[in-house]
Amino acid sequence: MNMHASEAAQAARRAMERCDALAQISATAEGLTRVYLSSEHLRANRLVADWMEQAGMVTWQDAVGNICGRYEGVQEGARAVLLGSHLDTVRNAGRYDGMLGVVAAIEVVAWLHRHTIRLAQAIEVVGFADEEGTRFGITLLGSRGLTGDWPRSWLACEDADGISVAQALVNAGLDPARIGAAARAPEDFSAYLELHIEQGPVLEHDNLALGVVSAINGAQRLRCRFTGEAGHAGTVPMAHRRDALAAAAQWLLAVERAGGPELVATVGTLACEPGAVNVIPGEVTLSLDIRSPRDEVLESTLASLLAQASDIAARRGVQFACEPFYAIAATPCDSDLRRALGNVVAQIQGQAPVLASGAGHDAIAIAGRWPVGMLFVRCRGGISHHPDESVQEEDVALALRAFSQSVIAIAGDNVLERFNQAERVAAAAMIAPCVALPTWHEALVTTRPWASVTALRERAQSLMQTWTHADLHLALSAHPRIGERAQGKAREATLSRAEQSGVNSKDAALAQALAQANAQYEARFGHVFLIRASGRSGEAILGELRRRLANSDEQERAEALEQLRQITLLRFDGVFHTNG
Ligand code: 2AL
Repeated sequence: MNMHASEAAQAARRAMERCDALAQISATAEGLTRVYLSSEHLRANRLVADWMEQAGMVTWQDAVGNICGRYEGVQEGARAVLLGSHLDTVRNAGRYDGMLGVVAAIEVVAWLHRHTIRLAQAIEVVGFADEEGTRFGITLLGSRGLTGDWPRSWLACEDADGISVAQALVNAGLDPARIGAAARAPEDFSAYLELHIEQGPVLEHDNLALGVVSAINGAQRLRCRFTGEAGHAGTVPMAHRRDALAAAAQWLLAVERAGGPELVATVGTLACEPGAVNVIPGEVTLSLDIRSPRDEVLESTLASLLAQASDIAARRGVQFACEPFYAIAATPCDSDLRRALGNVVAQIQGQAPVLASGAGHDAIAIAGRWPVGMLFVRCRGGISHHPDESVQEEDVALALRAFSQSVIAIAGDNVLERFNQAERVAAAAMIAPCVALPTWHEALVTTRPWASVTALRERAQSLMQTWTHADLHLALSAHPRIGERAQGKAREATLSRAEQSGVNSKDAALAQALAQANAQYEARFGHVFLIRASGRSGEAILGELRRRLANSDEQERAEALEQLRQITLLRFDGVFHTNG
């Protein structure tokens, strides 16, 4: 069952009205400005919580000020698909950037509730507290609350009035000592989906309402300088000149040519010294901003542009220098979620254009823990961060149909049924990321069909009790050392990175201590140290590692096998959306 066009039209009307209602909650009488932890933010949270409750959700405001709602699935406590966007704004903002994604998510749940539909997974909706970073100059505070990635230093950041984040939390009735409580466990969510206005002109240009996001662009910024020689514009012959601006101009055109479907590059500032009508420019400083949804494209294009700058400089007898001052990696959207969104959009719209996001989103932070997918809706003129931001109600209706259908496909996916019905190899592949033991996969696949996930889980666990030392050695190959993050995009690597998220990779002392203890362990026992990393901090893991170094061979074999069982079971729960 799917949202009917007439239901979508009504839901779109309500979504538009709710964006209007939220736009009234502003710090300024004119325009819309609503910043993190302001009284307007808390009012918006209360209003959104009311709407969530009307849609059948239980609600809470978390420890960093995100407003959250949960709609249970068939079985209470199941893993959830998280939907959402942000409720904060820039100054003098539009009314759809962020807000549309939150009210759309509520409409999806309201529709399920109205039809008394429960899906295999729960649905949670979040209105993130801060994405724009308007008040404190630091961004993604809401989503990084959920991932548990708030650096301690953030509490001391101050707004323009000298109010610190810590003080603002207190003023809002929150406790700075408890921000960690906003963090969610990796096993709480299976995916994050965000609906957002495009904030660019591509969909409008292509005359389409909806697009599927491939990735959020990575970006780098550099300060660049061409240094030549200033001279008299009348007396220095052309052949003798070392004109810094002419070199910069030649390079600027190369920058323009480097752009294409997968990369945008911009020289946004340029200053010419000494800057007089009758003087040959001696020095030009300019900025380069380069962005791409693919890091490797960005890196190779940047390298080529810098080589061209040096070439141009050499040919013209000037010097080129540059200094990077900002870099953020691209955030690719999950391929399964892209496919699910693409299938539905193609069905509803006739085609599913794929586009990169030039703007940042909450999904950047969330992608560090959970697979993310994004649906873009056309906005007028590509305008955003401006009161003229505008979307058409018909587009929102189409977006709601596509979004709800995608959510139903993803959260309603009956994994057990798929497992039961898949070809042998495909069924084994579904459980292969749990543990690298083909005998265990085989044993569960050949005994299909399973009547329930509970029965399958019990069998999976009882088989674990038969694992031997040889099994342990075989399975270890799939587990990178603690402190050495798994590379690549394979499912196992993603799982392992999420499991090790409690290990602070920026803590050099910890990394060194882990590396040293790992080496000791490997010398002592002849294999990689294995531990269920999920839910454990790096320090706790290091403590365990040091403790286990004193184990006898037999004790250690038993402990390592028990840890392998725990990791496997956690991953099994991930595959089948069970929760322990
Ligand atoms: C791991 C891993 O990949 N996941 C986990 O929980 N532990 N690795 C390890 N060496 O223990």
